[in-house]
Parts: sequence; C-alpha cells; structure tokens
Amino acid sequence: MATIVEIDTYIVDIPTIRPHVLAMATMHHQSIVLVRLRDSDGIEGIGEGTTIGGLSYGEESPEGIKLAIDTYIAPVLETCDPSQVGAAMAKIGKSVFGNHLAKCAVETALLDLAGKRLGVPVSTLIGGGAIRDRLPVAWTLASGDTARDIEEAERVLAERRHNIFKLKIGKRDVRADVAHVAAIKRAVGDRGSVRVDVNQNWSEAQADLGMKLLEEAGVDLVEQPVARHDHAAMARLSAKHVVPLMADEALHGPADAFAIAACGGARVFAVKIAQSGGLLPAHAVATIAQAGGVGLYGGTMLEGGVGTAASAHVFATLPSLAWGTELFGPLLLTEDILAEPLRYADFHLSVPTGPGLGIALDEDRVAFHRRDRRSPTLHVVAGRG
Ligand code: MUC
Ligand code: MG
Repeated sequence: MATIVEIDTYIVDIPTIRPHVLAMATMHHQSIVLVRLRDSDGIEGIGEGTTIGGLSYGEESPEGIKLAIDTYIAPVLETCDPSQVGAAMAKIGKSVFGNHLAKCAVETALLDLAGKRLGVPVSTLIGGGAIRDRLPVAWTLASGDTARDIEEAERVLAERRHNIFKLKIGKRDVRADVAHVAAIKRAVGDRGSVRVDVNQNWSEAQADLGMKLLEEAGVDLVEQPVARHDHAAMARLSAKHVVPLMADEALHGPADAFAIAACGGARVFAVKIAQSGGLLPAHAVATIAQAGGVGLYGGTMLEGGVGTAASAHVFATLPSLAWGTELFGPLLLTEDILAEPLRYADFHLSVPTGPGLGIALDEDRVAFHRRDRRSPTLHVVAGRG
C-alpha cells in the first residue's frame, strides 16, 4: 500500500482585477489555501480550500483552513491508504467535525492523486463519470457601480465569454438595489440572463418586496435572499413568488439538501464543493436535488484554478444542470496560478481532460504569491519518504 509521505499546506494571496463588492465584504484579493500531497510512489495530488472575505462569509477562514489541515487532518491522513478516498475521508470525518472547506481541499488532493495513479480524470471517479465536456459560465457584476457593471457586461458579451450575469445586492435599500438591477437588465435585454444574489441580507418582508419587484424587472433567479437557517421563510417565499429562489449559504452538505428539498425551501440549489465538504458530498447534494425536483446550478466560492477545475469535474457528471455554473473564479484574479489556464470560450468553460484534475501549478507564480514564502512550513511525515 502506498502512503502519504508529504503534506504541504499554504496560503496564496492574489489581487482581484477590481473590487468585488458583496453584501458582507468587499474583496480586493483572494486568499487561496493549497494542499499538496505526495505519496510514497512520488505521485502528487493538489487541492484547494477557499472562502470569501476572511471570516465574513462562513465559519472557516483561510488561516483556519490551514490550521485544521496541518494540526488535525494531516495526522489522520498519514495513517490512510491514499487510493481509498472514501475510506480516508470517512476516517477524517470521525475525528474532525465540520470544517467543510478544509475537508474539500484534502478530498480534492486525494482524488487528484487517485486519478493520476489510475490514469483517469477525477470526473471518472465521481458518479458515472463525465456526461458533458463543457459548462455554461456566469459572470458576477459586482463593481459597486451600475455604469461600470453595464460596461463590463457589454465587454464580456462582445467577447462571447458570458451571457449569464449574477448581480450582488443586499447592501442598500431594497428599491435602490432593484433600480440598479433593472438598469442592468434593460441594458442586457434578451442577450443574457440576469440573476441576483442577496447573500442572506434581507428580512422576509424585504425579500417579499424584493422578489416581487425583481420579477417585474425581468430577473430570472434570486439567490439566498434570507438567513441561511430560515428554511421556513425560504419555503414561504418559494411558494409565493414565480421567480425561483436559489439556496446557497443554506446548503452545507447532503443533510441540508434533504431538509431544504423536503420543506420546499428552494427551487434551485447552488451546489458548491467547498460548502458541501468535498466533491463526493457535493455530488450527493446534487442527487438529492434531482430526486426532489430541485434545479441545479454549479456554484463557486471564487476559487482559483485548482478548486475551479475540481468543481468542473463534479458538474460535468450531473445529468441536468439547467441553470449553468458560475465557475469564473480564475478570471476575477490578476494572475492565474495554473501552468496552463483553464479554457473559457463561447460562453463555456472546457472541463480539463488529463489524469486527475488535469491541471498543473505554475510553480513560479505560486512561489511569488505564497504568503509564507520566507518561512515555508513543510509537514514531512516522520519516517516515511
Ligand atoms: C456566492 O455567494 O455565491 C459566487 C460568485 C460570486 O461573485 O460570489 C460568490 C459567492
Ligand atoms: Mg451566493
């Protein structure tokens, strides 16, 4: 049996191409946590755990993800057979509660390693394998300025890069937000789909008004308008409005997916590998959605190239992906950390085809942006390697 002989976890900070304004934070950079595993046969696996806006989006921060892996997950991983990904994650799950982003990073690295060992893409190790080779990709307009957002939409439409737009709202008065969205929808017209993400920032009463006005403005989807735990409000809003409500922050794995599908809390799920706790649980979330008649959308935590490729492998296996994906994370960053960037063309992202994730890191770029590059922390497993 091969064993893991090296586990290296580090944070890479990369500036964004413009401020990315969300209800809970304005991003000027993204902090990507990378995990690199090496087994006793010299095969390497890479994974990514990434959140948004430090600790403002969820319970895990980049620093916390690294700490959870180094301190609690690495010692368990050392005892696992890296080719048995499900068994390794089950063992980790017995000693580490929650920490879905850290687990996603580790599971991704294990699947990358296993895929390389078997000579197959990660999608082949999930469900029945890939059933599509490219994915529709939305773009988020979130500069904080209506005119700039319209300019950006025009540019990416002309480049045939995106024709699905997600607008970040929830910071301002409901009517001011709707006026901003309506102006963008008027400019885009029938050339694109306009959706909004409120990131939990409305009360139920605000959401009631907002969803009515957004529907009149021609918006196609309203993402997580109210608090993630308020399934009852989500169900009432879903039942009342024609515009579909999409769950995002409310979905932290299969148990949430079951609870929300069962109470009619959302008509669409934003499936995220990070929030779900990995690629395999994300696939389970999608399976529950499909069984419950809930539509699917491939979500992102604005990951860099590694997490985006990992997500693409899962979404490529889903029989129905009616709402497309938002796997644009690498395009929001000033630099790509992949040796060969992911391919975006004709409103789609191509799913990588090589063994494992089918990607490689640009080592110079990674070394340059590595936060701890002056004092690297390499966790070498004692007595192996
Ligand atoms: C979220 O809440 O959906 C996804 C796209 C984007 O701009 O922000 C994220 C997070
Ligand atoms: Mg969202």
